Amino acid sequence: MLDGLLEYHPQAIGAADALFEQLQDELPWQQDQIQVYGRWHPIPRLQSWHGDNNAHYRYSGHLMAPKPWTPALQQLRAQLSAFGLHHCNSVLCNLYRNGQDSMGWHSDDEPELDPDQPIVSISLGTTRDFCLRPRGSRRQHSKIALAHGSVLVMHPGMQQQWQHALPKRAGIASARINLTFRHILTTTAH
Ligand SMILES: O=C(O)CCC(=O)C(=O)O
Repeated sequence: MLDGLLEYHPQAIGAADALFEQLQDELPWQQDQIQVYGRWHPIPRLQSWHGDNNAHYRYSGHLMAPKPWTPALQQLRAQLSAFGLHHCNSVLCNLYRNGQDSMGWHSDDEPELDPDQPIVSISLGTTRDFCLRPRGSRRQHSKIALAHGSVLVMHPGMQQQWQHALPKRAGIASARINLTFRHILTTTAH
């Protein structure tokens, strides 16, 4: 997909039902705030950031320290080289409680993200649409319905050319968890 910049693997994660339940129950989900034009707003989803001690990342102007890996997240991390992610030191976990939770258009192009490693995105729970548009355009180009137990691989170069979003959807009452495993360049994070 997208000239090889994007790869979708449905049904790639084993025991996905149990994993969804476990992560929903055990991760310390919180609703973070972001600053938009000087005002603070709660983000429309819950998050939990985990990683190695030195894998700090910048989020809306804050330098955030990751929480420790849980055994379940470690186990997933051990499977990522099959998807081309050989150096992974962090994972951003998102919990979309229902169709009213969302993520707006963006690229994952922060300077601390290693541009030579893919981002591997695991979806669990309710299927949600992942929308794509070229950077510089305001019009949606395509969408992928990310299914329970699927893996989406965003290869190097994608973030420089494309934006993605997880829009609100009316009528969805159930939850979805998304895990994006990343490699953060620790030398530039401080
Ligand atoms: O929930 C998703 O599939 C998208 C997550 C995302 O865009 C991100 O973590 O940067």
